[in-house]
Amino acid sequence: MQRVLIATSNPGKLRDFAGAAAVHGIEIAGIPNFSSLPLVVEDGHTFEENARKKAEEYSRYAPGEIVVADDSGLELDALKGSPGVHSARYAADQPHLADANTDDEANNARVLRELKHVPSDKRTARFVCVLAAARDGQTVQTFRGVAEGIILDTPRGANGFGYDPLFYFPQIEKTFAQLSAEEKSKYSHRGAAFRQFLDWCEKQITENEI
Ligand code: ITT
Repeated sequence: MQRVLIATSNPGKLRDFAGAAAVHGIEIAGIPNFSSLPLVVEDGHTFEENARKKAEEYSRYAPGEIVVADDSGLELDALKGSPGVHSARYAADQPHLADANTDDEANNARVLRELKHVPSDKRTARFVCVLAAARDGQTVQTFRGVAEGIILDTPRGANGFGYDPLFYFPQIEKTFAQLSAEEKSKYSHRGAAFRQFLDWCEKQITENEI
């Protein structure tokens, strides 16, 4: 496999996938005419439900091909796992009812507001990424990656997207926004899920399944 088709409207995710794929000499491509396709409504209660839904619906536009989509987000322990599946809309008044993403800056500002009085030892959090691979409208496999970190009280770094500037990864003493896409892929939830996907692909190829 030399090329993986990714279904996402988020350029930050595409950069992450490209960074993860580069390490393996694989190319990432978007679905042709992705921006003109109808948006998939992300109304699932879990990352897995939403990832499957996106991969299945978008795979219908690339017949016979494996299409990958991810649903991902930030879980804050002090907020019992919020914003979770609503991470992309966290700045909305009612994130679970919002029908459009809110911008990264506003989402980050809300996280800082919610954690204002939370001491540093209670600011633990994790990024979760569930990646679904589908073909012709059916999920063939899902993969889950997690990255554990701490939420800072001021943003740090200019790379990445979403909550990266607030997400401090103790192992390397940096936020994800202080890393290149290739470096981030070594530690990130998306990188972990993508590596599992590549291992699965290799196994399928050996067994002549794809
Ligand atoms: P697609 O559904 O089109 O892929 P999206 O941005 O709407 O794009 P999600 O519904 O999966 O994607 O929302 C994920 C949100 O979680 C994303 O917008 C960020 O706010 C946050 N997030 C996920 N992974 C992240 C990462 O690696 N770094 C920073 N924030 C991340």
